[in-house]
Amino acid sequence: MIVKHLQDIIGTEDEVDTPTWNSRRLLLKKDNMGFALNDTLIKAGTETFIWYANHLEAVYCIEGEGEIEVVGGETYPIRPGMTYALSGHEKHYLRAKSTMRMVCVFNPPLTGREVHDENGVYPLIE
Ligand code: 9YT
Repeated sequence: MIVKHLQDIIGTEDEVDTPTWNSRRLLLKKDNMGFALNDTLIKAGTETFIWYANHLEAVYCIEGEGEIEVVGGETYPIRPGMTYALSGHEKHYLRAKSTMRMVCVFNPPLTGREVHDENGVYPLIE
């Protein structure tokens, strides 16, 4: 059994900070669960282009407000209680009106250091 606390992650290599988001990586590939679990802050006033070409991601908003715009598709408001799952590797823009706190699950699991490349993609690290 694995037990961790967010406070154990903050300030370690499992906290990954970028100009638009700060990802606290609670469960990673090394934990052998078959998925990754993050507690992520999307910074207020930011827009991030994302394309998880190599991953499936489910997101559950627990704080803050913003929106997700699917490229070539719809725009959905995000507020606490809203969940979305990128079941089709949709390219999208994530915008935060206020700082959004998101619970994110990735399959396959992240190894820990992934950040979006110039195409908004996380590499598949084996
Ligand atoms: C919701 C979302 O995709 N945010 C970008 C960061 C990512 N979820 C992560 O690595 O925590």
